[in-house]
Amino acid sequence: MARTDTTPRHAELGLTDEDVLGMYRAMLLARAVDERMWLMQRAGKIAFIISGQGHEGAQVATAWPMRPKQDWMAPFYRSIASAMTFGMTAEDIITAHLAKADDVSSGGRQMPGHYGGAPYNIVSLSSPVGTQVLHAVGIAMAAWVKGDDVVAMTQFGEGTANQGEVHEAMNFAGVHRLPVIFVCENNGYAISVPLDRQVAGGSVAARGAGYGMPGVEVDGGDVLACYAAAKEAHERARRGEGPSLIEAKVVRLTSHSSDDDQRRYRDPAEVEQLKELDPIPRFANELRAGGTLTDEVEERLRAEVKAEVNDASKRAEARPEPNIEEAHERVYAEPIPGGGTPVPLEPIEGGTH
Ligand SMILES: Cc1ncc(C[n+]2csc(CCOP(=O)(O)OP(=O)(O)O)c2C)c(N)n1
Ligand SMILES: [Mg+2]
Repeated sequence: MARTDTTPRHAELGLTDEDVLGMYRAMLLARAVDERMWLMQRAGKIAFIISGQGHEGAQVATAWPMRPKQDWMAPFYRSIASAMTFGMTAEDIITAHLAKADDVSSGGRQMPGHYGGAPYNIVSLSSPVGTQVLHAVGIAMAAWVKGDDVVAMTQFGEGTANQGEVHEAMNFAGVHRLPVIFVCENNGYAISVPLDRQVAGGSVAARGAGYGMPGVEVDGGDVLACYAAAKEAHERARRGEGPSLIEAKVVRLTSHSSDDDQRRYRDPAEVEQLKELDPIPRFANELRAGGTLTDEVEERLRAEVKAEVNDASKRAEARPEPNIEEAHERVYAEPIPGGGTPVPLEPIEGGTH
């Protein structure tokens, strides 16, 4: 579309007002589910929480060009907004965190934050960081062999970018020009370890050149910039031109997890400043400046999201608990020799994860 002074930025990218309000709503919903689950964790209903707060702009925007139920996603533990943009519902997410019997991710067997769901083409992740990057490349390889029109996307942190399997995965994808999009969500920390102690040279995107693919750095709080990068990567993959690497500079608004306290290693002034970088008000301000978001629409969206999270929590909590006799099923291919019936664990006094 030809640019005029009044053309909103999103229209130049082929997005309608409805699209960008949908993106904004998806960010609000992911944040509201995340916040609700912190409350449930503090109330003792959820064992552990690892948050996507601060990553939502990059996640919604990079997942937006992906085609649900056709493309595939291999996420990481902060991918709440990516997983929801790609099809998971608020109820699915809360049900999984409550480890209920009919949880779509694992039937109550996975750790919280391990997003997944067969109906959504979202592969459940393994806890060792970086393993999901290999899974995405494998999916892309399978699609290429079968001649299927499939793009695989995977997300990971900048600390994880230094794991051996991430280098192997990107190199292999580059050599074979596989249809895969690597999204590195760089929040500047790997738990308590800052960027300059993990990433030699300071840039993950720059590594793309070494793997034979474009490496683009984007401001992860700039939703439309992230969308543009992902859309280009998706089209490139579909044209058979191979993989892309996107490094989205995001902020981690919470501690690493519910078992961490970032005040132990982050300056209070730095933590305070994070609020200004929150992608939700940033995107709202942009949409307001262009006249797409009004007070009335904002109020409606927030009311809808609140009702959706309340309903989802109620329905998830009412779901049945898993049956202890079935705990080993669908974990191993074969029954565990002598495995017998699992013994229920007693809570450990003062224990943590
Ligand atoms: C192979 C492996 N090593 C260590 C851990 C423990 N661990 C979990 S998350 C994490 C930090 C990863 O940081 P980053 O990749 O930057 O992601 P972020 O949590 O900042 O989003 C570590 C070290 C793990 N899960 N797997
Ligand atoms: Mg990090």
